[in-house]
This record gives sequence, structure tokens and C-alpha cells, in this order.
Amino acid sequence: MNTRVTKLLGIRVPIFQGGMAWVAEHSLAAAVSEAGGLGIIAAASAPPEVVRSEIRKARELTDKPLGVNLMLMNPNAEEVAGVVLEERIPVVTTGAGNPARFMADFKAAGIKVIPVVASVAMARMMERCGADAVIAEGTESGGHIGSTTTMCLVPQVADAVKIPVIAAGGIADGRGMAASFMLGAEAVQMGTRFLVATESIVHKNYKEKVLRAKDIDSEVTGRSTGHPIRQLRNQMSREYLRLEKEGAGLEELEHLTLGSLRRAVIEGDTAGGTMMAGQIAGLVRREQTCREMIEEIMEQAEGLLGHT
Ligand code: TUI
Repeated sequence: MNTRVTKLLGIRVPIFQGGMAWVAEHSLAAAVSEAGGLGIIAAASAPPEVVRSEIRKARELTDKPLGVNLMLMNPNAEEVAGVVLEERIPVVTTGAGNPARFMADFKAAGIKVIPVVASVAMARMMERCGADAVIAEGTESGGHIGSTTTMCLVPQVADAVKIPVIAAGGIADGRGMAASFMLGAEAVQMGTRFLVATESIVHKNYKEKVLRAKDIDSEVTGRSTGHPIRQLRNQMSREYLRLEKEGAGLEELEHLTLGSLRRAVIEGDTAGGTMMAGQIAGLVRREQTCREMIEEIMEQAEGLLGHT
């Protein structure tokens, strides 16, 4: 399955691993890249030197292409961008904002820039700014989300831009991948499926909740604050939604969730932590290695698309 995306990045299979905060560290990213996809280290809100160390550790595990995701709401994003340039990372994805201010420096260094977009307008703007491709991420995704579904967003973005489109949100198997290609995508990005990979450092309690999740077990907090976050329903999400309904201010809500993603991922606190996951969690049933996942997904997608 060679596409403009595999050619652009020099990867064997058109599958990206999402840049999940706290989750997408060196061992997961290296395993995905070693299996032929694009492993991505999430900078999230990590200090720049931690990002540098994660990049170096990943490079000890793989010499294949590796990306970094820049979370644009991070006040440290400038410094992290500096690390990406110094470490000669070949591809950067961005999320939760507009990466226009970084584009010139990345392009001058030959870095491929692939912003996550949640709308056609943003996709067009990114193409004009020089993006090499865009990731069209639907509201089915875990974490920080836009409001349009993958089914509606991907074909509209594919019609609006000439650069390649990577589909994200609600994809966890070969059927989702084949469907994305039918909608005009030339690669897919998956997060929730890789959360439970053998190489993923996510605490076993959190993995277990994803593996046991049903179709309707995610919900979205933060709609009132303008930062909607999809996660598995638990004590934390219920409490957050209750406070939101009562008209709580941003400060109170932020206090509640301070450190809550770390509590879920690292400490395995499935009650008071935030277990970000997409709507497709209900389809994710088995812990497997990244290689097993990628091979299974590719075989299924190729069968459906009539490739060999
Ligand atoms: O970024 C994500 N998903 C994330 S980031 C994250 S870390 C976090 N933790 C706590 C609070 C907030 C964030 C968890 N999940 N996905 C990519 C994505 N980007 N989805 C939607 C967007 C997006 C939204 C608006 C991209 C651009 C955009 O443009 C707005 C603008 O600035 O014009």
C-alpha cells in the first residue's frame, strides 16, 4: 500500500501512531516505527530536555523514521520546537492549535510538517502555510477534539486540499483503514488501539478499562470551557460534568483535572484519573505488540481494498 504519505516519509505502511500525551514515549514510538509505521513521540507538556531524551532513547531502538508531536497549547512549544530542530527529527505533527509560527523554521530545516486539523478551513490554511500533509481528525478521537465526525471531515478535507490527507478518529482495524481510504485518505492515524499495545507504558488498570469498554463508554468533558476532551466515563468525568453543569469556572475545573492524565497513565488511578480514549475503544479487545497490530490491520485493509 504505497501512497503519497509513505513516499513522503519513507515508511513501509501508511499508519501513524497518535501523539498521545504521557503515552506516546520512546518505547511505543520506536515499536511502531520498527513495525513499518510512523511512531510519534508526544511532546505534550513535557520539559524540552525530557523530549530530547525521549528522542535519543527512541533512536537507540530504531533507525527508522520517527516523528514528534508538538502540542501547541503548551507554553513551552517554542523550546520544544528548538529541540526538534537540533535533534534533526524528519517529521513533526502538531495538535490543539495553529502551527503557522513554526512553519518557516521547520521547512527551512527540511522537516515535514503535518498539522492535525478539525475543519476544512484549517486544512486550507495549513496547505497555504506550506504543510506537507494534514491529519483530519474527527470527533470520535480521544483527547482534545473538534466537532465534526471522521466520516464527514475526511472527504471534505480531501476535496479541499491537494496535499495528502491522513484520517484519524474512530479507526482501529483494517475496516476503518479501508473506509478511510475510500473517503480519500492516504494514511491513517490511530491512538486508542496503540494505548493497549504490549510496548505501551500505560498502566494495566487503564489498559484493562479500554479493553473492557463498550461503544458508549466515552464522554466529552470541557465543552463549556472550549477545550473538549474525550475520555472513558469514570468518577472524574462525572464529577467534572456535574461541576460544568453547575456553572463552575475554569479555575475550579482545571484544579480538578490537574495531573489527572498522569494519574491514569502512570499510577493506574481509574477513578480519579482521566482515561483519554476514542469512541472506538469498544472495538479494541486484545493487547498485542505494535507489529502484530500493524500486520493484522494491513492484511485486513489490503483484503478489503483489493490490494495484495
Ligand atoms: O491535540 C489533540 N489531542 C489532544 S492534545 C491533548 S493534551 C491536553 N491535555 C489537557 C488539556 C488539553 C490538552 C490531549 N489530546 N488532537 C489534535 C487536534 N487538534 N484536535 C483538534 C485540534 C485542533 C483544534 C483547533 C487543531 C487546530 C485548531 O485550530 C484552532 C486555531 O488555533 O485556529
